[in-house]
Amino acid sequence: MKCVGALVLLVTASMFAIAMANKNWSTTAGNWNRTGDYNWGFYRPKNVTQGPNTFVVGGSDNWRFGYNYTDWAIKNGPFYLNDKLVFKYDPPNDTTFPHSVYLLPNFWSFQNCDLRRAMKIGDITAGGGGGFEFPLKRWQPYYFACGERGGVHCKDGLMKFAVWPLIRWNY
Ligand SMILES: *[C@@H]1O[C@H](CO)[C@@H](O)[C@H](O)[C@H]1NC(C)=O
Ligand SMILES: *[C@@H]1O[C@H](CO)[C@@H](O)[C@H](O)[C@H]1NC(C)=O
Ligand SMILES: *[C@@H]1O[C@H](CO)[C@@H](O)[C@H](O)[C@H]1NC(C)=O
Ligand SMILES: *[C@@H]1O[C@H](CO)[C@@H](O)[C@H](O)[C@H]1NC(C)=O
Ligand SMILES: *[C@@H]1O[C@H](CO)[C@@H](O)[C@H](O)[C@H]1NC(C)=O
Ligand SMILES: [Cu+2]
Repeated sequence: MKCVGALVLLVTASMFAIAMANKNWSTTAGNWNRTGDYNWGFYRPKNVTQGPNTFVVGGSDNWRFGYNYTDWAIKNGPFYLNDKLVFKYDPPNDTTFPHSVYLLPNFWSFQNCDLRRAMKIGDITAGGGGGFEFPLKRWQPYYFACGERGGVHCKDGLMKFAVWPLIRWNY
């Protein structure tokens, strides 16, 4: 049930940008310095409209066990089509656990951290160095999860989040 709540929150957060555009995003958008104008009752963010943005998932925490990525997504969103997510995680060594990134096929598998029909987008070494980029190319929900330990990282490590990129209307 926790996961359902999280997704609803996330979707609601996205809807806010469209439906409730007269809310004060500068205070709700977390640690992002978002400034903009209100035009015809719609909030028009500055600098965010200039083109696709790139986000390092988890910020300086990168992609790790135990960081709340749902929270990160809420605070750093909304995300727009063609924005890029960067996943960074060190390749495993003798003392650290491996991570990976999978796309889960639907909300049910996301909720249950069921990796059976998941698609791997980054293996355990893909996040090394500057990490790898994943562009949000389509208008669809994306369900990201770590695939390690048979879903334990996803379930107990909070290594999952969902985004549904919005369409930029004001190019
Ligand atoms: C809206 O944001 C401005 C700063 O941009 C702040 O001064 C004001 O208190 C905020 N209003 C609310 C209702 O949060
Ligand atoms: C937001 O902007 C203020 C002043 O422009 C700056 O001091 C602060 O560090 C910025 N915060 C973030 C998270 O970028
Ligand atoms: C927005 O972008 C312009 C030019 O790219 C820059 O000068 C300005 O400081 C930016 N504003 C904020 C709030 O980041
Ligand atoms: C993670 O963050 C979300 C959104 O802020 C929150 O609803 C959820 O309870 C958090 N999960 C944990 C385990 O703290
Ligand atoms: C293993 O990786 C971690 C994180 O990248 C690093 O801090 C640590 O020094 C590494 N340990 C060894 C034995 O290489
Ligand atoms: Cu992991």
